[in-house]
Amino acid sequence: MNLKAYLGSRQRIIDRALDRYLPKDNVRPATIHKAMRYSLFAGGKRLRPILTLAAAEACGGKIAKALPLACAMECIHTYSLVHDDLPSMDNDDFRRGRPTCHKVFGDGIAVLAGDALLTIAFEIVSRAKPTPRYDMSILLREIAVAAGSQKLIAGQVADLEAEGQPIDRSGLRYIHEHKTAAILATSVRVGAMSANANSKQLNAITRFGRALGLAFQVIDDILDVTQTSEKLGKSAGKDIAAQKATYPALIGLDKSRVEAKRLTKQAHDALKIFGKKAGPLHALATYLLEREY
Ligand code: GRG
Repeated sequence: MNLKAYLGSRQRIIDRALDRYLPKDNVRPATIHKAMRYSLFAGGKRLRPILTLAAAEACGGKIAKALPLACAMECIHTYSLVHDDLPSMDNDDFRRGRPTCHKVFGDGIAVLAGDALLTIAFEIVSRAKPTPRYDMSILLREIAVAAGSQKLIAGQVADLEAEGQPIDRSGLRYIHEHKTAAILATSVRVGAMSANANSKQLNAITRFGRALGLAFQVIDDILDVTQTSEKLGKSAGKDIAAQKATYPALIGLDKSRVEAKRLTKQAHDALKIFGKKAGPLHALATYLLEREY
């Protein structure tokens, strides 16, 4: 499989759909639509929506049916980045290799652009076609819970509250599972749901998503220490500067690498039941988790 071509073609499909789903940037009030589009089309990897489409394919589904759900996950992810970058949160000037939304549009519009991206995600979900096992209420609930106060926001709260405080390994795992892995796991779960996955398939996809999400975050922690800002497309070394709870800070670089490898294996192992159809998911996991770190 040619991963570069695969990623490029999936990114184009997702970008075209997002462009259709979002109001054009001259629609009144133009500022908010410009700000939403500025962050959404800033060159993100489209990892979550690509995972949604690949999970649908692993379960024998079609990408067209998974597309609205995939785009909704990217809107939620982008909202979380826009808000996370605000001065009152992580206070970051660069994201996806360019100035953050609030640096360009101001704090007020950046807050509203995040709100609007979160809201439009649900409008986009409403375009999805339910399947016999998963009706619209199941899809909406799945995504609302993942983005809500007991998952994504819970992780962010725990992260904010942990700054400068002692934290143990289970506390750190809680942050990563909620802040990062929940959205990644839901991204693959809704792909599986769009393919009318049976419970065995959905359980396997969930195990894959959780292990991938956790491994992804452990590696993100490692890269913050080992890479330059240029390579990351965002400010490196920020975790240390902000006294953030991270795996390298807690257990050291070597043990963090061992943990990342263990989780990577877990992710691949979870895909066994899908056989050849999981080829793209294996390739994505390899691409994301087996970089140099
Ligand atoms: C504001 C509710 C709220 C939550 C914010 C997303 C987030 C939670 C914080 C951002 C900081 C961080 C380390 C998040 C973990 C997830 C992560 C590594 C995001 C970056 O994802 P990529 O690499 O980014 O997929 P692109 O830009 O390619 O989409």
